Amino acid sequence: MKAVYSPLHSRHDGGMELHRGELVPCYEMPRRADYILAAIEAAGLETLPPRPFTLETVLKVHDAAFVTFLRTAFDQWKAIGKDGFMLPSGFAARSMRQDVIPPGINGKLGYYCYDAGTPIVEGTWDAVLASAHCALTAAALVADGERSAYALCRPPGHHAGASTYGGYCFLNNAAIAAQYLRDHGSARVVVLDVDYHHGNGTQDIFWSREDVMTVSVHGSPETEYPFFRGFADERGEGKGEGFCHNFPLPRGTGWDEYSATLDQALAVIRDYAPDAVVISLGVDTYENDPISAFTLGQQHYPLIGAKIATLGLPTVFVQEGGYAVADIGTNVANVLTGFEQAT
Ligand code: OKP
Ligand code: ZN
Repeated sequence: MKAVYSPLHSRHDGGMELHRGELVPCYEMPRRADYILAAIEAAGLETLPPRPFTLETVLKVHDAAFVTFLRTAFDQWKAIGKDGFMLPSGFAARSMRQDVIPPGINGKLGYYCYDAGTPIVEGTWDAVLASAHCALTAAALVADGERSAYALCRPPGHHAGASTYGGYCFLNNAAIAAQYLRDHGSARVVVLDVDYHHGNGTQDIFWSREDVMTVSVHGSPETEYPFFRGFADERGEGKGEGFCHNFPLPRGTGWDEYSATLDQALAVIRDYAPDAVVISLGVDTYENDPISAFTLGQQHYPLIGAKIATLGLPTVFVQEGGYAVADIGTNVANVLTGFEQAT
């Protein structure tokens, strides 16, 4: 399988996140991608740089004003004399007006962002755009006939909605890839999200659509981020009703329950009979992940890949989370080689 990687990811670095009441360096750090790159190269994957794409590919799933905000946010921050990293100072929660886009940069941050853990630094936009281009390149490889491809995306994307960002995510790489497949020959596409956290951004983007189904297996929002999405009763709306499936699992879930649930998710996908699948591949389901609470071991990741391969579909893997940095590369490479060996 070919892998797509850009060194521009490292431009997104140096931000701090508010984690359980303390400002700490982001768990989502550049070293993550370095470890993954080393492991997939050791596993024999051929690595390519991303191709260029127009911003239209992004604007098909994201709001134009939101994208302009992301592109220009740090310049506006500098224009008020600031530097370093940007975090919001207030959010448009329930009783606040939703119809006002503040003209100032501090207000705009609170309008578009929904947590205090997703800093923007000077290089963030360059990394974010390169990350989306990695996903698009992998989608293009598959649209052009490859059985599968892997996008080493950093920053991740599955928490980014049409006009919202959070959870270390800015543009939704998996959604952008799914839309690309829709526009290049696939009538129906599924995004299967196996990251520990619910893929609320992807769900938001395809909520009212029947042509892209979203399926997510994740830690229950009763206790886990993003807390306000990812419950089992969320099923989509309008034309999209019934084309969203969530499988929340409790903290402490191990392989037996996880694999049985993944089988259920795969059965839902088979019933839909899509033309292609995008995998939001997080490996924060790992027992040693510092911010997650499932107990999967290294030996389980090839099995996840092999299960995904049983769909027999053109498959685009898009990197999401995974924060046990020393083992993240092994776990990702194991999913991909498990998939290839079962194909
Ligand atoms: C991103 B992905 C800690 C609070 C939680 C958000 C976790 C985002 C995970 N500051 N931070 O799904 O792996
Ligand atoms: Zn995650």
